[in-house]
Amino acid sequence: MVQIQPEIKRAEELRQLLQQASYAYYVLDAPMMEDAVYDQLYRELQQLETEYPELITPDSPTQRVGERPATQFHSVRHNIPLYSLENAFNVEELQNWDQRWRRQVAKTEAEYVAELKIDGSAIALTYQDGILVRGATRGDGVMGEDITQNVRTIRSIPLRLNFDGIETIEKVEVRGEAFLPLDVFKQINEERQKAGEQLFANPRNAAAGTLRQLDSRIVAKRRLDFFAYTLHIPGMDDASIANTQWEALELLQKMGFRVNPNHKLCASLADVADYYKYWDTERLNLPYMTDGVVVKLNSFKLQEQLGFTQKFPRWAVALKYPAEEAPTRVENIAVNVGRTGALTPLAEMRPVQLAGTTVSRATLHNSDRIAQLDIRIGDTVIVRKAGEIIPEVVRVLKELRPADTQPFIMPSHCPVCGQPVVRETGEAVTRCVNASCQAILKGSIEHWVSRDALDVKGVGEKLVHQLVDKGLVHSVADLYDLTTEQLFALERMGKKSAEKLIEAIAQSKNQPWSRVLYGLGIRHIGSVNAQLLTEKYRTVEQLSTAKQSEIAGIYGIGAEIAQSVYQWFQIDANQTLIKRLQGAGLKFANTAEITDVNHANLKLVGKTFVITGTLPTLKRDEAKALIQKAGGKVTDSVSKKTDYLVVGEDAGSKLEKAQALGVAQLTEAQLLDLLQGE
Ligand code: 0OW
Repeated sequence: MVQIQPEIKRAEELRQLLQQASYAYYVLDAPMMEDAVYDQLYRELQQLETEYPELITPDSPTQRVGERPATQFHSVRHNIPLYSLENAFNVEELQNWDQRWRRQVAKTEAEYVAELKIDGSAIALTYQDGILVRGATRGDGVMGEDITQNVRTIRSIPLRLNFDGIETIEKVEVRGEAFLPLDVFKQINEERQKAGEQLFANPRNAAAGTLRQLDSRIVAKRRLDFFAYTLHIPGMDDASIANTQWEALELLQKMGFRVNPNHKLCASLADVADYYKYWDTERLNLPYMTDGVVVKLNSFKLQEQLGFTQKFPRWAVALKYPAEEAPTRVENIAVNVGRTGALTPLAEMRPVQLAGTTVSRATLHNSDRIAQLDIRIGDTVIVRKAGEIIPEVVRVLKELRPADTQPFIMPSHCPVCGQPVVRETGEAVTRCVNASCQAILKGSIEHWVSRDALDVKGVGEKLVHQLVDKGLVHSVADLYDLTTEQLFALERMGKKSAEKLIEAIAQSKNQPWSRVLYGLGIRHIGSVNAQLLTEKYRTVEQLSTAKQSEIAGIYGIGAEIAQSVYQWFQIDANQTLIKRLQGAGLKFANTAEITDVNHANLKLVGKTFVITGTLPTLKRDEAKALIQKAGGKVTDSVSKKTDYLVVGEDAGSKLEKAQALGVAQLTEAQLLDLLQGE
């Protein structure tokens, strides 16, 4: 170890710096360095830890991004139960609660702390000597599930507590709410909509669902956030480190946690009522969902005197806002076709006031949801709108159903272009697959010109809309028939820029066949799969005549992807499109070797790997295919040109050779992180 003293020091320095930067960015919302600087320091620490794995510590920021998927969650016992809260639905019920606790103790004055009730999923964190050792779901309050690996990926949860200015405490229990910010929630649902998956009904379900993901790499991508609200020191009564809830919240912030900034110290119940009234409207402007206000007696001494009922603390109450639900009639069920061709049924209802807005439409997601609700035109339904989430049909009031209603059937042909629609086996979503369908057209042109596809500079969403709305473009092939005059005639288009655009469109004919295939926007065919397919099928003729089972046999291409590719080539309109694009001069054959390094997904381009020994979960050829899929090369013997040796069990002479040559070594897990990493 002595010879790597400087590295040890440097690693510790980097960890400190990255931890402070992370705290400033995620907890204080006040970045202390540019993202690029953070990334550079992060990479430096990663390289140090790859070279000297013994430098890795559990609180290193590199240890956040998840390990291999867990197979299950183990259940764990909470040392201190996580209680839920009694509800009060208006100020009068709040006053009843206040009278009740006062009868218990002969008290006249008391302070309250009012906190927003964050609408997420409660979790319990345990720190041993300042290091995060466990994260668990609330479960039933006594037993929860160990989701430590997932909790570690939440950037605003510190992996190591900050004890500056307070004495180090051996064991600390912190409780709080993990939640999904609204913009992240919407983005996740958009992605799920595109992928034809069931949408999350609200951010709370989305947060709970994310926390229970077995693969923590997915959790890391979903950007969960966390507000702490309770601090316990097992073995010491709470009053010894803080006398009040207010002090506890301040201590939590000092230790490095995010605490919701809108908590308020209230000298009277009237103050609490003012806070409740203020947030009834203000909460709609918050970037996260709330579900009312939590009112707590501030003094820990008073809390201890009052204690708990079977389920609730007597010294706290959840003051809710009236649920936003109302009955209305379904006047029609319309079907709209999204950019990806997904057919989304929408209930068009008699307008009704909900959560401060007039609601007249609510998405019905897909045919499964319609069947589940058994919703029909003419039905009376209960529609719900919580905060600013999309209105949702909660249930049908069957007892009010008129006599002549029919079950709703999803159309068999696209309502926009008339082509047959497809519902893939096991999929909830029905979709139009005609690439020239108007509804899909704008999305497909935007995809075609996008950076990872044909990368046509200067053609953005606005111009695409103009081209389609003006009838100049009915398919991506029409882009290649555009003239400078046609573009020049568009508003706000100068002659120069018209010429530049025509030139950029012509330039795109030099892009390789893999980008053209990706640009066609076939479902499930991202840029890496397009790469895999065009390596195997060097011309479009080979691919469009390949059997579905043969396509499915390519490593990394599953049956579902093969079905999507095969079906796409069966559509006449798509075959016509290919012919026209070939006529325009686009590449549909593999001319040069795969040299295209612009794909963001080809992280390992230019890197040479050797694999030795038995890997824990991947077979040798699986690891090889993964490396090749990401643009890396795999050779059989270690040389100075080798960048990484992937080391499994009973590694042989290759390991000695690599050590002698100073070749970096990777475990399987580190290889997978490299493939998945930032
Ligand atoms: N969701 C919240 C929240 C909060 C605990 C302490 C003892 C009983 C409740 O924002 N701000 N404060 C507490 O205090 N609980 C909260 O949420 C709880 C977690 C489980 C049920 C409630 O949602």
